[in-house]
Amino acid sequence: MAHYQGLIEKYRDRLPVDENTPVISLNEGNTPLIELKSLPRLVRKKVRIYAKFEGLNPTGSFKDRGMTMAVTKAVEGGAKAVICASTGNTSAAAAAYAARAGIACFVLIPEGKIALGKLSQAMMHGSVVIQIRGNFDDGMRLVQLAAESTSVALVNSINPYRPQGQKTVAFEVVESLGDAPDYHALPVGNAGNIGAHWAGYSEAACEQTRACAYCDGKCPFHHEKIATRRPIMLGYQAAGAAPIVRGRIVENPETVATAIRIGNPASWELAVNAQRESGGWFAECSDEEILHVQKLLARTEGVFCEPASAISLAGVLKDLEQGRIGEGTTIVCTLTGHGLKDPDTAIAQCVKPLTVDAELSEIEAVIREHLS
Ligand code: AN7
Repeated sequence: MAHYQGLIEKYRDRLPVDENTPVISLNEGNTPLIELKSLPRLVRKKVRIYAKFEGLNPTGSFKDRGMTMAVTKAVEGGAKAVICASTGNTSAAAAAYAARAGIACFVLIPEGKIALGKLSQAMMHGSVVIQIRGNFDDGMRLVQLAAESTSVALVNSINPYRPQGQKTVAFEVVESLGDAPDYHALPVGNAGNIGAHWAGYSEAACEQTRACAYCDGKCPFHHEKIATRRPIMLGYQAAGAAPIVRGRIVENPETVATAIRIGNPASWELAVNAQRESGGWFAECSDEEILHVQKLLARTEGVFCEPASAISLAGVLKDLEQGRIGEGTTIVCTLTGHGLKDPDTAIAQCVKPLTVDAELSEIEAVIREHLS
């Protein structure tokens, strides 16, 4: 089998690239689809739940799928620098791919409100980190203006190439399961990813020859149907940052899941479109529910995702409990980012490690106590 070289190489004929495009890749994508074995038993429901673990991308989140495309196209277009606003993961990905491309990167982040791992990535990859006294929504407004007034390329998900890369997650799910699942659940923050998932599933299930924005109907993918159907899309938001659920902008969003601490999502309409077309819904989870399920997943399945990612599973478990999702169904949850991104939040919810003298008797005492 050929050496895996990232999603642009794999899905070249389904993406807006040609043989002259200088591909900037860190071999992103190809993430595992892990069946959760213990959780359905624990909640006593006959369902199949799979986690698409996007935390295993090169920078630890799904943002790499979009960033390989966005930075590739920026370089192809001659850009010497990229800029983004971020709650953390976009900045980590932008910084890494810009480093890979040898171009400059500017990131705007809300001061004090991004997880430690993400901050370390943006700094380590050499981007110019600009902390703003404001939230993500302020940053989003500013980077759009800055991209217009300077020659720096904007790589937030309103950049049309981002969702092109991110749609590939749906292709991978379809390839793994043989078809689309009944439900696909994911967190919703700036709301780009749910529309990208939907676009991917739609292309996977499309057999018509239709012109897409890039191929004039000539690319082979539009003749090649790989799924017989599309899933019902479920989007979950944190209770303190749930503008789409509540139908209005949230001025001061707050949640422990800082990745989705967003009050005015840029891709609001595309997200609602995915929900409506698929017959799905948006719902919210409290911070307590998010952290409970993050820990439950880590302890019962061995999968460590960040708080924002756990909301996809928290929402699904709640909707199963309430009978909104029926038994006998197959559900995929996108776990958007790795748990290591936010060590502070993880450590804060766990019992402190024991400290003992370096004596065998001390160790034996601890073992006896725990196994009794
Ligand atoms: C782990 O990094 O918006 O609804 O600036 O990091 O497509 O925005 C992050 C979003 C879910 C929400 N899970 O996805 C950013 C940023 C994680 C995230 C989301 C984000 P979208």
